[in-house]
Amino acid sequence: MTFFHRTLLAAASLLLAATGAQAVEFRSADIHPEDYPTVLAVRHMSETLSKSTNGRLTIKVFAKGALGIEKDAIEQTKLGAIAMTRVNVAPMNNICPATMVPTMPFLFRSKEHMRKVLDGAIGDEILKDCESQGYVGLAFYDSGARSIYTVKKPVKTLADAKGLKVRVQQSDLWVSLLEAMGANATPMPFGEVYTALKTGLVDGAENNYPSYESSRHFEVAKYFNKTEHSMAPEILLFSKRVWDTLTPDDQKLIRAAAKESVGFMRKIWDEREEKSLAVIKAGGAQIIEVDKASFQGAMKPVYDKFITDAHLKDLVARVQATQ
Ligand code: BDP
Repeated sequence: MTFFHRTLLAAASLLLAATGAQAVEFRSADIHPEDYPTVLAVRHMSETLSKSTNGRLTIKVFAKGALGIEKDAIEQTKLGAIAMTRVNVAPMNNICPATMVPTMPFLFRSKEHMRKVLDGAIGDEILKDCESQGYVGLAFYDSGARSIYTVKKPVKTLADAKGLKVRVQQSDLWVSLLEAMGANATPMPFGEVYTALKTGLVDGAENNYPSYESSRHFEVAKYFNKTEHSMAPEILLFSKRVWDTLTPDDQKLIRAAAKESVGFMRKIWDEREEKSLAVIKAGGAQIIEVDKASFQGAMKPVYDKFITDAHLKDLVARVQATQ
């Protein structure tokens, strides 16, 4: 699609949205395959929205990166060419600083802690923070805990990570995080990681069980080292540009449908984590227990470098204080 076509499309969808009466199908981007929990959750959100608007508003999910890599989808969402996108918070870290908070290494103590924080006032504040950058943050979705997986040798302690070339998401924070472990961080889009592992461009990558499984990375990188260094969640973003053309009532219904999809997502996420673990084990992956404390102990420089202003410090302190 050329830029001209995209602009035309965006103008058309704005016009349709503005007239109110006509049916509008919002386009939403996701890099994951059709059966991945994030894709299914946005489909579920579309059903809820369709019901509450008598079929007037729906969402069409373009899975498998059909609308581009996450960085591009984020840009297109800002422009209003795409109404919505589901991405990990990582590629938003440079754009919307508060998203760094739930990315921070070893910040959440458990899945329950993470869910409680993101469901409450802190979660809402972080979502709100993206608005000045052109994004209406609708909800967070689970993304489990991310661990390092490697091709040639297991990583059991911090010393084992030294000098490893590890693919990270496109975020300065992520580069620093892996550097703090002594590794060499190589940022690249998710879709390029399989080949990078296979050709030896990188020695490893890091992700949760479902992504490690669905991407087939486990076929190439057999050691899944349970560092569980970050629970960086997924985020659902709506284009502020498109949002501002909607009526307050429709905005409310979209928000409600997004929030409603979170419970659905968590249920299928938990099931998928288990299923993925079984698939990777059957595929020959080895789950390695690691000396987590050694990794955790190396993370201070990451906090010092990125949690710098009063707002971010306050958010981190409040997350830590949440029981
Ligand atoms: C997955 C996220 C996806 C990211 C991917 C990555 O769901 O949004 O693009 O990790 O590592 O867990 O790039």
